[in-house]
Amino acid sequence: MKVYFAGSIRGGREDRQKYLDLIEFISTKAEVLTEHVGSHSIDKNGEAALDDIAIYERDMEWLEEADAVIAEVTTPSLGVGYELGVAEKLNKPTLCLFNEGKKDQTLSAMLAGNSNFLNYHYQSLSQAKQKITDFLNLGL
Ligand code: 6K6
Repeated sequence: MKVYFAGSIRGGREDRQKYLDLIEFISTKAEVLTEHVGSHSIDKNGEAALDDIAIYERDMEWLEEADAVIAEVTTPSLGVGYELGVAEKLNKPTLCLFNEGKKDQTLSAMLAGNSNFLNYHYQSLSQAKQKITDFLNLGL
């Protein structure tokens, strides 16, 4: 199974370590197409090796190829929001993970009110990982 993992890049990298933990966990169960989202070498300035057109085209190809999408949505990101809109139109099973411990963030109504997404509010990464296991075991 191929998983497209989405997480903020230019929206802000403060949750990068969480993305890395989740990507490593998902990788024990599935192929993660977007491992770079958790990479130390990508800061807000991103991947020097690729221009924006190449990034967009590559990511859209991966999204089409993916069997499922898992997005960490706590840090608001235009790119993640865009990817989720495309994923919805492609009918990809989609899990959105929101860290409710971050009191300064509130999940957008465009996700929170969208019944096509499985939205899960977690307090600990172990809860998020359990939800990922359940999601991937749905026989996607
Ligand atoms: C290059 C220069 C500055 O930032 C970059 C980013 N490089 C990227 N490489 C791969 N995927 C990207 C990149 N930028 C955005 N994405 C995709 O959009 C990822 O799949 C993320 O899920 C999402 C992040 O969007 P923003 O708006 O937070 O950057």
